[in-house]
Amino acid sequence: MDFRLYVILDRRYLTGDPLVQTQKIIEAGCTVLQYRDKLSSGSDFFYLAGKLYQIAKKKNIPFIINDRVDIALSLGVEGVHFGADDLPIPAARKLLGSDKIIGRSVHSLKEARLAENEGANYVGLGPVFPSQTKTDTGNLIPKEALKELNEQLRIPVVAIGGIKAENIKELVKLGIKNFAICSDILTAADPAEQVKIIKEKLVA
Ligand code: 3NM
Repeated sequence: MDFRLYVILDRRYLTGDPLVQTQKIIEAGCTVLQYRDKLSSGSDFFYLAGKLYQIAKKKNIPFIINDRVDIALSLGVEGVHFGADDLPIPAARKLLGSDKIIGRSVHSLKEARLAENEGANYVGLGPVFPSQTKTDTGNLIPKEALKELNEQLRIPVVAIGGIKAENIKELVKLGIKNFAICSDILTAADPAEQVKIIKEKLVA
């Protein structure tokens, strides 16, 4: 699985036609997509996520759903991402089986190791920079800790939180390979162009 450019489709930022926006982001080169929606009803979540999943599937882009195991199972998407206060990984694994990808947000080495030991397939580690998208994440991860953790875990570490075209190089220099980005892409004047700009910066 290629986590290099993990784009989070947060419902609040899908302001135009979400299908067209997503199609363009895929064509520009994202490597994995997550649908995140903390506001919509279950049915709105289900229908929009289902349409976005169909687009991703046609282009072989893995599709992850944030938190809603029920919707993920019903749609048959590739995986689910859990926040720190969501379902524990062993419980989620019981429902999802061994083939699905399970990701977890972590904020320290201790949490990351626990997630790894519990069978997470990757961790989202952040926030690495201040984020307007999620504001209840606690303190920023010191860059040195980010580097160490990235080297110590066996599962992929995806840096998250406030990552932008203008600050990503700082993380690339630390050896970080995987980046989850939401607002810098979705609120850009041209999200597809922003994906391309960011991709060019991923090479050390
Ligand atoms: N989780 P943006 S930061 C969903 O630190 C999420 O766990 C975070 O969006 C964490 O790229 C974050 O707009 C928001 O900052 C990422």
